[in-house]
Amino acid sequence: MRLTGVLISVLIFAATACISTDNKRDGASSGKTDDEEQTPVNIPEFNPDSAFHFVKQQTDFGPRVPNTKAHDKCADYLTQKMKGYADTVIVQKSKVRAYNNDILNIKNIISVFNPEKTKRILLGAHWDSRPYADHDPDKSVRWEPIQGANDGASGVGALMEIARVLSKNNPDVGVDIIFFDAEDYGPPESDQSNKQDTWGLGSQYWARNPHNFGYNAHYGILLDMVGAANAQFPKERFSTYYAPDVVDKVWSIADKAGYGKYFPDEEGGPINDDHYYINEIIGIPMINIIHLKTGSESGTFFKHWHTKEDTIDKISPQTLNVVGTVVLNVIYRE
Ligand code: AHN
Ligand code: ZN
Repeated sequence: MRLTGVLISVLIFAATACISTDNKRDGASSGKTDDEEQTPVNIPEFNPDSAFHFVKQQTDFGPRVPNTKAHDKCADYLTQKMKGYADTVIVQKSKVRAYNNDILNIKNIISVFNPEKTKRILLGAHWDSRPYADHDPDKSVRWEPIQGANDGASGVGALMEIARVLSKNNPDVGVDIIFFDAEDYGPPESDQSNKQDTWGLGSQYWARNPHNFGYNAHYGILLDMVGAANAQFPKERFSTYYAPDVVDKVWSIADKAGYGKYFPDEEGGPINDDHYYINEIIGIPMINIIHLKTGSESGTFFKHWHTKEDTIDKISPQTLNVVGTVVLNVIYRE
């Protein structure tokens, strides 16, 4: 009895000593003071190969353009996979009118974790692919649809991996993951009529018709184009306008995790993306982690944006890992 007591005391002392030495060493090596250090919390691991696989599964269906077979099949795939991870999956079906008066049959796929929790984090990405490669250097393919490996599938793949991790390690907060449809059905570059609100049709629908009456979340994080090698995510302008505290939290966590090169402390331009409608219509502060060009680089987005070259071979498991790990840190530190 006495011996066990002594043994336990020794073990507790050893464990405490170990934690404090670790802190001291990290503090000394980085030259940072104690409160700049990340509080030690066990964060479950994001698996980059699993995330990559989820991206590839989507692109294997071909372009997921609304009103096509590939779109239907991919919706079923996403729904089935998420049913294996979440407490509840809601498929919100609707018809919306596109810029050219096409009626699109859309599905927002909503996965709910810990429905009883009132403090909730909303995560999102668009799962549809763009019907037009209107930025392709080859004019003859500009009316063809794109694979959308980075523009679409990367954000969804990262969130599917996060869903898998959540299913095995229950967090203290509620999490809702929404795959928004019809984000990328905006007018082609050649159409100069400049119509309003023709992008983000799925998120506009959800923001006006959330899956629960009175739905609210503490904040939201949208992922868009999070799969290119050496991607950079400067602070997108609508994010810093509507949700400055969330931007600070996420970029600070990224920096402390050693990912400051991916999350530079730089301003990016405003992007009319799904998070814009979540902020404007339903009033949830939501940021966008999106690959934008910085400084003197040409173009707004990654190199193969809205071209036939946005394919799976350009997807980097390392970039998916950086973004996924940052988001898991955010969730498990709440
Ligand atoms: C425009 O630049 C009009 N929309 C950006 C949102 C977007 C398109 N995200 C992916 N594809
Ligand atoms: Zn796009």
